[in-house]
Amino acid sequence: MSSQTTSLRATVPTPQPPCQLRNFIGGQAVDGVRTFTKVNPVDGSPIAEVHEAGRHEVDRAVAAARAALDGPWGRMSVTERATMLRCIADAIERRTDDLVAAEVGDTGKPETLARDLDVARAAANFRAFADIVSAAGLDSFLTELPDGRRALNYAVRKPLGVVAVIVPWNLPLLLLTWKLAPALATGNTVVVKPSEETPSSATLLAEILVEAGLPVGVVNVVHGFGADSAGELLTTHPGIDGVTFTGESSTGSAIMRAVAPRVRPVSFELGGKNAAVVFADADLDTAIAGLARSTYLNTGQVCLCTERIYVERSIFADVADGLAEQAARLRLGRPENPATTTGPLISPQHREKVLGYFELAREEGATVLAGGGVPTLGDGLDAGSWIEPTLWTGLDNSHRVVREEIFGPVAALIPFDTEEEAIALANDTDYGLAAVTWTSDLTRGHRVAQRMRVGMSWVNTWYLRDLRSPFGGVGLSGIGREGGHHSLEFYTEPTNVCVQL
Ligand code: NAD
Ligand code: 6OD
Repeated sequence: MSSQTTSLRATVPTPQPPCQLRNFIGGQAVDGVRTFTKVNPVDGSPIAEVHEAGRHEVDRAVAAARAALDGPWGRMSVTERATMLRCIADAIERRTDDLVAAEVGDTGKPETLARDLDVARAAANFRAFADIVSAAGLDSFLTELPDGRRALNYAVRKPLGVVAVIVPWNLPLLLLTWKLAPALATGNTVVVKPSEETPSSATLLAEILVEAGLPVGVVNVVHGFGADSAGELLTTHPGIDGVTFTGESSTGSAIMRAVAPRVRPVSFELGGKNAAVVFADADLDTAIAGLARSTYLNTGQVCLCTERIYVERSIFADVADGLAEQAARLRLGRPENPATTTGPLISPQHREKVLGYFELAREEGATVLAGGGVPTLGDGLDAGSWIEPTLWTGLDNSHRVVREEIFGPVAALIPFDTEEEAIALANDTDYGLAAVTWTSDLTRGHRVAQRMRVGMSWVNTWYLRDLRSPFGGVGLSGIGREGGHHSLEFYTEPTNVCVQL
């Protein structure tokens, strides 16, 4: 371990309530212009004072990233970078308990989920992109012109440069590393802006990157909010060569406007209003268990979560009863309790938004089959941002609660009569992120899945990932794809070399 690591440990402690979370710039923990308090959504207690970066700190972070491009990092071979990514994956695994604690403290999600999904995927992201970048080839063409000239054309790929990585709060470490790993694999340097709701795991990851031997300045972390804060300062910064962003569609739109004057590339993974379609020939037990997972995982706070469920009329009552029963069986509680399946929402503000949709659903005529309100949990939890897993019927595609992303543990069940109608209903949305088809007829599964106007179309499963495959959305759900060679393309600029032979 380097002496740098030792000094960082003194200033960037593993989060312990209440702690100070500073910006990480050029290998140093840096104070902000002011601090804000991060609250634990489980019980409303303050867990950290977070240092908000101002213009000066963002300038410093971009300058540190720019300088690192010209340092040893910029001279590393692909093989050396891949080795570094594997060291980072190992270092993440060694610090699993600390990362789980950071993620659970910020989000309130069950420890088992943080361990099995968020932290496991963080390590997997680095290993996957070490493999992907190692296996990547170059475009090359032997050119033969009618006049007899011959040439070798080949494209070399160079890093974009300094990349702004702006991420949300729902799967903080998973989504950060999903972008960081390919950005580093391709030789970029980075300024990360984690969500103001989840500053802890990014701060800890900065420390882990130093432990793994990543050169100073390659990854910098600035904390703060979006508009009029670190997010906007970063996206409008003239030293940024590209922006990769995950978050709300309206934020994506604001970031597009911010980068437009300098014409920088963007990659956007945005919101969704995802549909599931359940045909009468589906294995009902499997489908209902799958729907419960896709609706309620992470308290419905996954961009891929199902919020619209179209069910063939002959099995509508069975699916409704079965899913309502699954919703009622979910166990809300403390994250460290292994029996807990479901945590709180991320914040009181987000709960207000979701409860607003619960109220609107009633006004729009919904029948509430499960949940519908705020639970009373006792055990010191009632100051937290808890909400009941909820299920509605009695709605259709004309209702706002069926058209707008809610991002909570709730779905509307809607009947259909024909395959054509099911596809039309599922595609009747401005979003286009993910869809699921439940059927025992695999020919139908392929047919329907291909006609879904989305980036990811699952059949008889949900959120099963291969990191080499394209990930992203259409319409309001995003611009571009990441994953496998798609990520390599976003994070690099090709230069074509043509040599006359
Ligand atoms: P958000 O858009 O409010 O914030 C995301 C990040 O952007 C945060 O770090 C925030 O501080 C920053 N930000 C906000 N305004 C900004 C601005 N004007 N300029 C620069 N940065 C700004 O999203 P959220 O509430 O954190 O996350 C939930 C949303 O993210 C949902 O809509 C969800 O569907 C979406 N999401 C999409 C994917 C995907 O892969 N498609 C994955 C996860 C979450
Ligand atoms: O699994 C992934 O790679 C990914 N980007 C998931 C996004 C989940 C949205 O909340």
